[in-house]
Amino acid sequence: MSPRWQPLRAAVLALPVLVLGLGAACGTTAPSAPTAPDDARRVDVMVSGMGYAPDEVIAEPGETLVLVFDRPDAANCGEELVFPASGRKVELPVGAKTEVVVTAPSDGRLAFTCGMGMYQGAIVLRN
Ligand SMILES: [Cu+2]
Repeated sequence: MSPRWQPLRAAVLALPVLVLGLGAACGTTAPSAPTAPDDARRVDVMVSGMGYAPDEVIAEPGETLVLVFDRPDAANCGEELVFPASGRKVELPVGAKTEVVVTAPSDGRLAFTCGMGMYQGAIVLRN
């Protein structure tokens, strides 16, 4: 190999190392929920055998909200909260208030359900 190809050869050898390094870095990054600004509006949502109350949360397009799910008793199947559009799942333990940060869509609605899709709720946009 002539000397003028040495830099290219070095680059080709370095590439797999770089790709592996990036892959490892990405692998350590858990899928993150949106973070709420300090002044984000908080909305309490009760979880019971009746489902979610309220079952519609009004928001501005793109607004980031903190939904505070309160599940005081186990007599319901609300232990798993699912956002079908993204597949995001959140556990709602009994006797706890669970904060879930969500960003309202720019149009349409953002549905959430229990794990079996029986309880239905949604972020709906103010018109
Ligand atoms: Cu259910």
